[in-house]
Amino acid sequence: LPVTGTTATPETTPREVDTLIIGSGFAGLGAAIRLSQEGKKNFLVLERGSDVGGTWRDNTYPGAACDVPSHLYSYSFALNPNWTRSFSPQPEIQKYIESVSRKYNVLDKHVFGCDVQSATWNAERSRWIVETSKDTYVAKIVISAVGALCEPSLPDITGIEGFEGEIFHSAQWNHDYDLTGKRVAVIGTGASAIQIVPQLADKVAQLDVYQRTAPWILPRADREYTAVEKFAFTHVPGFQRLSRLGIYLMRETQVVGLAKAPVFMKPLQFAAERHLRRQVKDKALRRKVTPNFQIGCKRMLISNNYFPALTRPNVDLVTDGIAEVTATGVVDRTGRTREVDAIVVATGFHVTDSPTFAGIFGRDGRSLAEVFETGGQQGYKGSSIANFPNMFFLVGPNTGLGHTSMVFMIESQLNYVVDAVNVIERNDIGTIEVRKDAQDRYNRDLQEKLSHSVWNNGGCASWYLDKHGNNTTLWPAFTFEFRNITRTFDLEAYDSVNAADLPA
Ligand code: N01
Repeated sequence: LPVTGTTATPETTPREVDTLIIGSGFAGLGAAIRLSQEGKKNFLVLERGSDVGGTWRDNTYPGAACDVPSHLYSYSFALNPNWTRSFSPQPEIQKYIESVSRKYNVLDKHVFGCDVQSATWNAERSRWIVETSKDTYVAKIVISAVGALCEPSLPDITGIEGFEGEIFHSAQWNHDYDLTGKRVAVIGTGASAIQIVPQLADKVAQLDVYQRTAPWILPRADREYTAVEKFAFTHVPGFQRLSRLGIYLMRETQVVGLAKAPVFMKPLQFAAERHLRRQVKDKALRRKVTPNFQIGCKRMLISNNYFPALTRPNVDLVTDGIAEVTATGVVDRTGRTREVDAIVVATGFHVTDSPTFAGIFGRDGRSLAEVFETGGQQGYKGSSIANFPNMFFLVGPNTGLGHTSMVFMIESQLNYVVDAVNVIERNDIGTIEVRKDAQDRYNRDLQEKLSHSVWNNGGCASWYLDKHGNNTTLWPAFTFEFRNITRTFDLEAYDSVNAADLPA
């Protein structure tokens, strides 16, 4: 077999499957469930971790919890009446994902501990050759479900590699290292950091929080569900769906301010300012934590315990920047060194520059990274990309959200991609690739909409924008509009070749 790459040897026989799913977070697991519900048998899920869950499996830092209400943050086909709180903590979400994988009986389709190294389109065979840390796989269709927030981004700070204490990224928490009584630095003040800081503040001796940009923080309306609510979620028909719908509609109203008329974000900004004034009485600290960009430009954060943690005597908010890291401490730009035993790096993820892009080689031999570099990070309905035949993407370009549940977007994409698999099968299609003109038209429209949004005009730098300043991550409209355009697969936007017409 003409297998490319490094791990194949004459002794290894590549495993052939109809469909390979890469990744088993909400997206990949959902794809496996939907394919099996469609009666597909010949598919596999390759997962580098040892369990399902993706980012929710990996982000085990203290305080990790979702900022989307629990009942909306679940599959529509697997509602969970047992959520204990209005905003679920990570362990509960992970337990939910695991329980869904068991309930829908797809675990035997998973290959765990299988790290995909490359996927290469083989034009002679019209198949994807997928090299992994375990085997080589040959697949007619690949569904990439690797997620956007999965590759930790480490800060490029002088001397950081020479730090002799303990250092780890928020998504790779070292639970074997006890931070109790230690001097700790946290770098970053994003969604992860503001959950970590309050958990560490009262257990460490000293906590230095390095802030580059002050985030907007709103109150967190988190609480335990009452016994009556729990009873209703379980026993009253439709109650859970109704509460999902209520949350969904309330969140959708934010789109008006985020994507169309940023002036409508003002009430939220007032609410955040009031929250800040109430929680931070010290004027100097208040000045430091007051953001200098429009709310919504970066992801809006929610917390009731972050500001109070900053006011503790053993917590220092450093806004002087980081000049370098020495073997034993962090030096700020004023030249002051703060000695620390451990550094927690909460600096986010490679989103628009994910290293996973470099390992996918399309029709013309170029990698996804090269295609993105020259043509911009563009896809069609976030689900397919010209030059990458027979490949579909979940959480692809411009499918991210700043205001509501990604599970809703994922399920929209699943409708589209599963329908595509059915269309391919029904029409005996051998290869299929989105037409470049359809992709270009789609992106012109997207970028036009984004050009009015707060993400593009709010005066901040964020992971929503790529290095050219283009917003290649977010969906710029109501999510029901995305649901609408992904309801069924639109074969007319694609070039396809019948299997019978492919070279033998
Ligand atoms: O990462 P981030 P995150 N020197 O990229 C700073 C989701 N999420 O892991 O703002 C110093 O948001 C950086 O500073 P700046 C959610 O979608 C959800 O926190 O770029 N600082 C920023 O403060 C979220 O958006 C939940 O100036 C540096 C921070 O590090 C996404 O994940 C919880 C630096 C990075 O913030 C990512 O969140 C957690 C440097 N060299 C995550 N480089 C919930 O549902 C970066 N920073 C609650």
